Amino acid sequence: MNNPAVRQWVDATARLTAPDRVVWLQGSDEEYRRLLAEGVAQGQLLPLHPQRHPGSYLHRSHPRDVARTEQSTYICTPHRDDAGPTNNWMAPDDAHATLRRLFQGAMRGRTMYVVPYLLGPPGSPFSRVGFELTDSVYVAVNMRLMTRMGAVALEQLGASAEFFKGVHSTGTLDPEQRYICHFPQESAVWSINSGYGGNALLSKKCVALRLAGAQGRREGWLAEHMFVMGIEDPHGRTTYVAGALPSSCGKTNLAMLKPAGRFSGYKVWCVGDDIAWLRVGRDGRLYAVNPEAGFFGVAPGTSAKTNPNMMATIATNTIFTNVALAADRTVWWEGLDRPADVRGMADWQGKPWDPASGQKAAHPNARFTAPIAQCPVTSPAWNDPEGVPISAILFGCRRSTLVPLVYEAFTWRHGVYLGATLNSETTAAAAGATGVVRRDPMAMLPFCGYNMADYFAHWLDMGTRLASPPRIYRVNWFRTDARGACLWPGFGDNMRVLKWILDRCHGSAEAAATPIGYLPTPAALDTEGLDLPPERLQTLLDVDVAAWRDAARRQTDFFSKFGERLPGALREEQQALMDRLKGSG
Ligand code: GTP
Ligand code: SPV
Ligand code: MN
Repeated sequence: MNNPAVRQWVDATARLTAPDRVVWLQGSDEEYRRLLAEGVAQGQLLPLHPQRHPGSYLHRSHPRDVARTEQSTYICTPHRDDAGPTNNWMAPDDAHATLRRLFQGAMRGRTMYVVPYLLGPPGSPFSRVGFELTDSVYVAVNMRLMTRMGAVALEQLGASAEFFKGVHSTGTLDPEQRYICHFPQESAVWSINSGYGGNALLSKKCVALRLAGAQGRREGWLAEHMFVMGIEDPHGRTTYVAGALPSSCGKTNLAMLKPAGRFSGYKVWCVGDDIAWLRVGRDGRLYAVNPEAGFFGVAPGTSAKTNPNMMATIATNTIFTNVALAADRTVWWEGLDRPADVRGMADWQGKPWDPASGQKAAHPNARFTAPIAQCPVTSPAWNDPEGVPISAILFGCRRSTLVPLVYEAFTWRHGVYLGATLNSETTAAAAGATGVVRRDPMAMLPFCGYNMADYFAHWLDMGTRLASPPRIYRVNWFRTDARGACLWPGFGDNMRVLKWILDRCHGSAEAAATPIGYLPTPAALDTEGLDLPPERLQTLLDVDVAAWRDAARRQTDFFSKFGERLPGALREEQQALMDRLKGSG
């Protein structure tokens, strides 16, 4: 390595953390095999059944380290206001002092892996280089699957001193001393005392969303918690759709959906399942790339029925985390097609599993890591340096009540307001209570690296720079009946909703204007072949005016948090909604 800026920073970090050895990773297959063997030797990775899960491993994380911890995640800007009311804030000097103390000698007796990675397609104006220094071999192998790791990154970096810096140590895993501190001014993130997911795979939420988001704001682009998919119609025309849904609310499933039988003439192409970087193209359209190269997907609920493309993706060369393990070294989780082979099954903590205990065998946030290239429907454009042009943006939520299956924003500005007011039930992807409705604007509440009011302003500004902005939709697959069962079949049948959206984009689908936005007329939504009684469809497309009035009023509390910094356009949209609701009955 002859990039002086990288070398200096790695040396300084090694002096502080005192690892026994420093290993620079190149990204070769041979090196990956060596890392896997090291993981096995350390007891971090357990080889799975060689025929039923070729090249695949199980990792069990510490039982108190199973999801992102938002309470230990900080944005460290000189002014508290630049982190804003939705982020934890720490003054950079204080954060550095705390981190110096915790990282001092933290890697003693361990190896520090230097992991160079490229976010985005090689040679693309979208793309950025990052490095993660980590003492976790589990993180190192995950980074190999999740990013374009090694030589390709060094090539893109050349002699430049501009790269994202990530320093990670599993430390003691003490949740009380866990810190994930972001320094947007330094393009740096430091993470200690967690080895799991977004806390530890720093390329993902820390860099590609929080730090890249702050950089994108300065440079005029967006880093979003979005999947990106292409939908090819029977005439061979491909329309690209991006969508933000909060963690564990359906991005991965939608991004590689297998259209329900009736839509067999349509093909879905997956560009990305979790993160999108968006720029205004020369033609005035919005273009997206997926900065990542792999999936870190939710296992429970994944099956040949719900997501056959993912089942094919994870058939080989996959790292499973916190799933259950059958006696024959095959993996299992709740929602898999085949019943649990209970005899000798170990739960996610490795303890004998007793289904009668009522405990789940797999952790609800159990995950798998696999390369996007293994997905049978990976888009031919996923590695295109230009990105793909986006025709529609979805803001989705998990709501058992109120929010219809789908509706369309009147304008870009109204769409930004729909994103900004997104409300969704919390899930197992983050530590804490699940099923609690909270504001999760653009599904970015945990991932926005700067003041969210400025983020809304940035979104509004992007719209003014787009000659043909994408249409914006709100979707909700999770409306339930009185007994808590989903009213909408979801998964492959979400193609029915996408079909309406495509037809809207191409100017041929009917919609009814309601106070909240354009809803599909019942006839415009293709429900042929579904066992969906008309009254259930009516509930799914219902706009309860009284309930929406309450909902609109409740947005005031959320908006007030931002004081004067909130763009006036959002309050105007709120007022316009209240006026429309007043006018309707
Ligand atoms: P993160 O990786 O945390 O960002 O999650 P995600 O948004 O990619 O969610 P994912 O697609 O992994 O789905 C999360 C959970 O919701 C899984 O258990 C899925 O089986 C379930 N799910 C996804 N789509 C649907 C749907 O259309 N209907 C229903 N009922 N459940 C769904
Ligand atoms: C999410 O929580 O949105 C994830 C998983 O995609 S993690 O990498 O832990 O952030
Ligand atoms: Mn996510």
